[in-house]
Amino acid sequence: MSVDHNSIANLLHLAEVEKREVVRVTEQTPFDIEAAYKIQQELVNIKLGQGHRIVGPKMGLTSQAKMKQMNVNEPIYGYVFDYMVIPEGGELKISDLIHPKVEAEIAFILGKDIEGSGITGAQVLAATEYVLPALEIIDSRYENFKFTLPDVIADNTSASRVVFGNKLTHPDGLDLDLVGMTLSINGEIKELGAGAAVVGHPANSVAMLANMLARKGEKLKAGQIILTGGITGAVMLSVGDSVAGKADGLGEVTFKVVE
Ligand code: OOG
Ligand code: MG
Repeated sequence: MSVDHNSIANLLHLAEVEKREVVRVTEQTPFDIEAAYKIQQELVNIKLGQGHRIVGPKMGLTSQAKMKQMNVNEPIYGYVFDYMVIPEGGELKISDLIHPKVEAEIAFILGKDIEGSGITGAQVLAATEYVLPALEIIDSRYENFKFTLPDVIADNTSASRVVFGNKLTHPDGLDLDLVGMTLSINGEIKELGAGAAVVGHPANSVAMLANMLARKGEKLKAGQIILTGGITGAVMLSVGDSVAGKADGLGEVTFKVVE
């Protein structure tokens, strides 16, 4: 069966704009991972066409905790757009979203472009200008957050909102694999982990991303903010939640959930 990339991208775009969950698309129209990235590209093009800009790419499902939670087994990538960024300490308007969850991540800012293939974590670290803590708010457009790998790729890897910490740290002298990170809601630790949860080291996640992007002739660009994937599982959000992500040596990142 031929897959209409554009109509699936439109359906997922509308689901996001209208804040309504949809039946996972592969239930009706099965497609593979390659087709899923084509649909994602259409979705990205729709957003670019509306004047939104890409802040940077994101990796997803890079930790065992996440793969187990979502019942899938391979890292994926998507894109974070400017309209998704909430300032540090700011408010997440829950009525803008479907059924958001939050996860704690480490983000990278490159000082130099990185072009795959065959990129290693060491090469990424050498090209990294800063690392910073981040809280990603994911909001799958699918019913009950249930999807297969092609579904979630098509849905821009559930990207919805993100809060970046204000403190930028040069990675020299940091063992990012050993950096501990906690995710607290209303002062109570809900999830915790270490950088090593992310494919052994968060820089390996960026290297994988460079290698995956190389397959479609794209590269990682200096100045982009890159999410390396949840260190922990994701936690459901409710109105009134005060959320904090703290990473050892990197500082903290917070936001509040409002109606
Ligand atoms: C997919 C997005 C995964 C991560 O950091 O692992 C992701 C999902 O869990 O809905 O962003
Ligand atoms: Mg994430």
